[in-house]
Amino acid sequence: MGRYVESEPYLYPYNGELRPENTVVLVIDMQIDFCGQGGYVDKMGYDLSLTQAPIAPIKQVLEVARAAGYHIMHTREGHRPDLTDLPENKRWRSRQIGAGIGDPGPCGKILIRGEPGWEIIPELSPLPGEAVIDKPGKGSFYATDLDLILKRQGIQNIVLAGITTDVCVHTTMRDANDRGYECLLLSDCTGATDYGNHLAALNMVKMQGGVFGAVADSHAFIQAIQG
Ligand code: C5J
Repeated sequence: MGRYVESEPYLYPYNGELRPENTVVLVIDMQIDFCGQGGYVDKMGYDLSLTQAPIAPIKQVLEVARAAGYHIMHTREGHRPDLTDLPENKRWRSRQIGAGIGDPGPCGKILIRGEPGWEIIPELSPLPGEAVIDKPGKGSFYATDLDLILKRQGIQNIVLAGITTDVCVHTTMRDANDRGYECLLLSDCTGATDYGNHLAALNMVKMQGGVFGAVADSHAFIQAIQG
């Protein structure tokens, strides 16, 4: 029989093995720096409503997935206070756009671990026992123990939510796909600093029969795990 999510371009997961034990909802970078006033994205001058749009759908997915016993994990992008893990070119580029990583801002030093702007927003706070992965890059596997934790927990399916669609979420999904994880991107649980880029990022996943996995909205995922 199997359990599937109504998704595009195929029913997810490919093998129908959607179970709490082998599936994680991975919430990427829902930090003040990416969706809160005075944070990194705000300092760059982007429209915060775009990165705030997924907050309510993610909250609902988390409620249902937690109740159903699915694994939940979170990531945070950020650098060490001494900046030893911050590539010089990343810092230079962020300064070019007026939001220098490590520079002081309204929410403390931008994208620095331990600063107020780096915190996950209170609405989506991790619960005790949910792994939080600190990453210095855009992808969630680079220089982290995410793969080790997923393998140790027997996880095969990754359901992705968080921000931003075209940067950290996509980088993570592409890398996860290469590592053999079966990925689902929740379209309304993600957002980008540009709406066109958000739509393009969703579309890219669906090419070539699902080149990086599948796409569904939160209702379809909730229906599948509650059904
Ligand atoms: C960005 C992210 N956009 N979390 N980070 O720089 O997508």
